Amino acid sequence: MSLEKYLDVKPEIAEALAAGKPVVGLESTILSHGMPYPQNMEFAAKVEEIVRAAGAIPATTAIIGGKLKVGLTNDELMMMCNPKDIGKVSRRDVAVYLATGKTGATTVATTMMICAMAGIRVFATGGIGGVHRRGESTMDISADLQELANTPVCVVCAGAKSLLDLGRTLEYLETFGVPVLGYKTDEFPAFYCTTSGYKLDYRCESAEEIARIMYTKWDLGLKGGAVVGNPIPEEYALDYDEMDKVICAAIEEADEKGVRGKAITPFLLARIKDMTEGVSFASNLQLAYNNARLASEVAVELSKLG
Ligand code: PSU
Ligand code: MN
Repeated sequence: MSLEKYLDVKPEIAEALAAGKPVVGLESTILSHGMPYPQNMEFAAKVEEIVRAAGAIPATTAIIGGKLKVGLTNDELMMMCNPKDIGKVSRRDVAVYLATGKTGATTVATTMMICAMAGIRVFATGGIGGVHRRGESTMDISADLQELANTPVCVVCAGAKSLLDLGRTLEYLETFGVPVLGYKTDEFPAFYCTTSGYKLDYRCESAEEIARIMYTKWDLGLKGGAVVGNPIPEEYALDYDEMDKVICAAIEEADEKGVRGKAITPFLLARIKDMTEGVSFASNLQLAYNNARLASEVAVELSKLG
């Protein structure tokens, strides 16, 4: 294996990691395929600022020029915001993109993979992928879940959108031994909504507690990561039933158009945004900022534990 050949870590991040300082991973699929262009450009810059303000170094990942990038320049960051000619890269796509030099945005799965290679233990996103509705017959289960089972990164998210089957997503995570921790909540959050109706077994009251659990898991030699469900701040939360109507309509449209496979998540995200005339996008921004803040606090606490 020759990781150095493929991994390109920004000097600032390499130094921080060598010194045991807190670093927070960030994904690029949320930029290229999860948010509208050009509004995503503001997000890309601000989320990094938030991580810095909380005392950690941001590390946005992407595949550019045959390299697994850990930390992007401003130009690269802005390039990832324009979805034209940028693919969506999950684990199965990585070798193809590296070998052919194509530009790819990293999903939760791929970002976790790259973070683990670089030694980054905490990663903030919006929502994770999961078992899709009717996944029991389509077998559409995001590779994010297998990555969580195998790769040692703590993923801070606002749960997952209810375009997924949240109950089966949680069952899948349980089967594969992935802890799901609620941050100041007893329920798995549903992205735009603070609650989903699905109870969690573990509620954490502080970043320090989350860090201690992660430290212990890895100290034991247990493989895999964890999901931290961080609810959207109440003032930005949307109504569950309203969002469910929109999501059901978007799923129906995807069905009619025959949208399948890796295209379905970006399709639904774009439709939901259009159908809510951008109201949902404002919430999307806020929940992602909120996750970046908590992930940074967890990274700071983890760095104290060594
Ligand atoms: N869910 C969102 N926003 C996103 C994604 C999911 O609310 O941007 C992205 C993430 O990058 C996630 C990916 O890893 O979609 C999952 O895609 P799939 O279902 O094809 O595995
Ligand atoms: Mn899928």
